[in-house]
Amino acid sequence: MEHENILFGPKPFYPIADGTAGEQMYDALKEYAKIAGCIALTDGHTKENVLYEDIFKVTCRLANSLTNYGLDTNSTIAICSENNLQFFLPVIAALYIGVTVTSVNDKYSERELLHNFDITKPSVIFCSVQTFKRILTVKTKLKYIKTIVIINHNNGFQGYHGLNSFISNYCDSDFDIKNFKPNSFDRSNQIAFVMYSSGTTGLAKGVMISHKNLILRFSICKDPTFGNQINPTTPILTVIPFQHSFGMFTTLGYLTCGFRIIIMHTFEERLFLQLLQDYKVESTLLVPTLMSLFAKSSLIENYDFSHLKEIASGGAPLSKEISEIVRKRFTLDFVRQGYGLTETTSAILITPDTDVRAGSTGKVVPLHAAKVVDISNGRILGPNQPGELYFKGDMIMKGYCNNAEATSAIIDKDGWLRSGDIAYYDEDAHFYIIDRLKSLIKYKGFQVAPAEIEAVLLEHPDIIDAGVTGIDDEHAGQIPAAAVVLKKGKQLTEDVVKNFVSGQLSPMKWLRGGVRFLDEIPKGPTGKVDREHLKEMLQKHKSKL
Ligand code: M24
Repeated sequence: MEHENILFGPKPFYPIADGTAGEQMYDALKEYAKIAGCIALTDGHTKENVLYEDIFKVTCRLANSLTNYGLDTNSTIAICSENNLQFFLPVIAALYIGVTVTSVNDKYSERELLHNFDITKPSVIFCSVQTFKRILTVKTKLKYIKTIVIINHNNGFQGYHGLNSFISNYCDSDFDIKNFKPNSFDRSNQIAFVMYSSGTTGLAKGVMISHKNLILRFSICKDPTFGNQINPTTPILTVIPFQHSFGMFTTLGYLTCGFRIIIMHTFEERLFLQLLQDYKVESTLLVPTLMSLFAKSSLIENYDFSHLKEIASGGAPLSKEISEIVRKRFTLDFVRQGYGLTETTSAILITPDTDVRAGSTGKVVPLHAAKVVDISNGRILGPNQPGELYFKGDMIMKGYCNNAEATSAIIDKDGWLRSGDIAYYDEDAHFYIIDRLKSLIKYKGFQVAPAEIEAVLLEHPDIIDAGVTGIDDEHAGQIPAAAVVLKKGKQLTEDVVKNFVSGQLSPMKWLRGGVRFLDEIPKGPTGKVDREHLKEMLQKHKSKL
């Protein structure tokens, strides 16, 4: 890695901790549990609090219960829940004992859940009251799911345990927290999480995140330049879905810092602003869609944000203009941007607070490297030359679950991960994302894979070919739009096609960008959908409507 145009992040502020992510989490929670009344989580909607002491006690008992239930380092559990106070309890307990956690979107349809579970085959599903019905239907079809535990219900229902009754049933009767210790195992090889991503192409794949990957995220979270100063009780407000890597690994990182995390499961503008003010929030996380909303909001001036030090945005492109408007409206010194992929665990480019460049997605985080490669000849490019971004370092995923072919298509033999994004960096190593090479659509920061919507469209008896792409949208960033070719003599309306898709896929994948009926889908020489051409056609079609 000696090429002069490879950019390296700085040395870490603190040395990287020994042990597993579970051991690190255990040590942190044990420490904060000793601070009387130290609040870990506050539900922004109900104002209910959970103390570090509560989390520490419950997660140790739950870890013992999971072991007694028969789970070990070869087991996988799933979590399917909206953001709530219980979400991280099974996650943390699993980290202690080396059980893998797979996290699925709580809005997913039955079809989407079946696809994702088939990759990871979880034996226990931790769901919420809200997702229980869908999970139950899925369980009847998947033999490897042994049981369901309802995390935000004490006793459970329909024959399934709530979190407390599961613990009462399986925890040792003489359990003594003093004797509990998290397990030790090989942190580089033990998979802590399997998240989902379509990567640069195709359907969702399982992204394996090791304990080592997670340890690196924890370290960056504590870095005073790229993260937050470790100062227990610092109030942080988050509305980012925990099921997505962005929400999952920022929030777990906050717990290792002892912060007070105020959570929301649904964004409500007034409530969000009220919480910022009432809890004297110092830092908050947003996605660009919400940044745009606050750029235009008429409510901001009614609240006091004097404690707010930073707003961070990530998950999708944020324009310099919106970033600057929001910064001024909240009277901040800077807006922090983060850029990451599910495949990089967490943000791998972050705005360092000592060196801010508006419009940039930041600089390479400690212990990682980035390069920009000319897509026509593979040469490594210098400053101000756009090309494809590649990354290397210990936050890069271990690979796609049971999919060596897809793994070697995205990580080369030297360990460089292809991002599928076009970017450049300036003379001072600040990065700017300018385009997406891969087919991925980002609707409000959520991943939407065109191939998945195309597969659904092709299941319609009257559709013989389909192409899907994302078209630009002021509110959502991008919205999915489709072109379809109908069987000779068949006629369908746009609404029929849209409803066919919305009947099977979750709302982020609905064809909000419209449907166009064509004689032929534009394709490249190898028969792949020519998404650039298709996007042009569908964008024009939409703007004419
Ligand atoms: P996944 N600008 C432009 N495009 C972006 C972007 C950005 N800032 N961030 C992501 N993308 C697009 O769903 C790219 O096309 C994530 O989005 C993801 C995963 C983990 C962490 O993954 C890219 O290829 C984060 C995002 C994250 N974002 O911000 C922070 N973390 C963060 C911010 C402040 O697979 C694709 O989305 C502080 C700390 C943070 F961690 C990847 O989409």
